Amino acid sequence: MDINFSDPALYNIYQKVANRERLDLEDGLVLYRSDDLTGVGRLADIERKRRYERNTFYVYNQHLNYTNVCINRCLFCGFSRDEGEEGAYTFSLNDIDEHIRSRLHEPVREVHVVGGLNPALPFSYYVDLLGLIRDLRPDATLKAFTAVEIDFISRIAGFGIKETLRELKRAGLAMMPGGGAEVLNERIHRSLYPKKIGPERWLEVIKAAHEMGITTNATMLYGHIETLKERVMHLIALRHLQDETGGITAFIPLSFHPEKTRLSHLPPNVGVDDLKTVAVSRLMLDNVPHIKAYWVMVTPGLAQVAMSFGADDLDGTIIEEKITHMAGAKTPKGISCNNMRNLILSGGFRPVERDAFYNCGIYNP
Ligand code: V47
Ligand code: SF4
Repeated sequence: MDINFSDPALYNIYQKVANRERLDLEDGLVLYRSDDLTGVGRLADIERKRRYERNTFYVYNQHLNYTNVCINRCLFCGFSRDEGEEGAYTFSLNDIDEHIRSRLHEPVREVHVVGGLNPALPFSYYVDLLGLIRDLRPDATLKAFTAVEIDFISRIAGFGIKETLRELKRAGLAMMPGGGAEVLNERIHRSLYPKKIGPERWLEVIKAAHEMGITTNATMLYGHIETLKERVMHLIALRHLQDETGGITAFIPLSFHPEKTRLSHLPPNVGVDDLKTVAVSRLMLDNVPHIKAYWVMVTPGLAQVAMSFGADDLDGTIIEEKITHMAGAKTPKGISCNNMRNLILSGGFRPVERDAFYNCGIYNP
């Protein structure tokens, strides 16, 4: 045995990782409960280096949150507003045109579009929004609308999920972000986001997208009322879906920010939990290619450390992040390409610029 752990329970998991055996629920809990943080990190690092050696990916991207008006009003959300409430906004197509044009001089490779569920917007708004961005930025991938939005847009359109996706794909939708999954668990759904689609529907919409050739990401919002078992069960549910479809490109653990939300009485997440969640995700999701450390939520400093805990992607340069900042995040709203590269390099890894589909060659001569 060429590896030492202070927690003897980790040796058994090491054997499985070395033999490329799938980890089960109990293994996930052993990892989470272990007091050997660096041991857990080293296990995830084996898996990460096996796939990508010292490469860490990032994308030059732009976020567009087209409206914060939302009928769901999830308890953990600091971004959403009721129509007419102070701070509520909805971008017109002209506003979106201006937003995109204002960055046309930058080499944006991916536009990430997410918003609230605003019943005042007709189906044509979503189609026109995609067409507008695609025409202005033909060289960028349009990663738009979570499964929650797709379900809502389909109800606005009066179409089924696949028909809705077909129309949106025709208008420019190339990929879907992974938001809205929260924790795939009925108890948590009922307590924190009862108006949002539940776990079964989220999985159904994502599966439909995969079946139509639209790849997606997947997320988990952790650090509120969920148990460790519920987190690991969430990862297993995603792994199961991925076994069926293979359509998940990246998993992003989202660290809950309670400050300006209706759950502000809850304590903020601690770094150890953020790092363990990245590591457990890497180890449990053996069939998901990429694990992102989302610096907006965990800070750039911790994202840098997370590269040694299983993360192979630091997401993007991001311009104008709103969802986490309206919940009280103190991180910057964007980061320059140079700062991103330095963050990766000084963490001991090799920065590799990618596009939304992890094509890298043309950006890294
Ligand atoms: O679905 C909402 C979460 C998500 C809070 O796919 C919060 O590449 C923390 O999904 N504290 C949106 N999180 C963000 C998202 C995402 C981000 C980056 C990359 C990708 C991708 C997807 O943010 C929501 C919700 O789960 N969220 N409120 C909060 N207070
Ligand atoms: Fe609406 Fe999404 Fe916020 Fe829930 S998390 S209230 S669905 S914007």
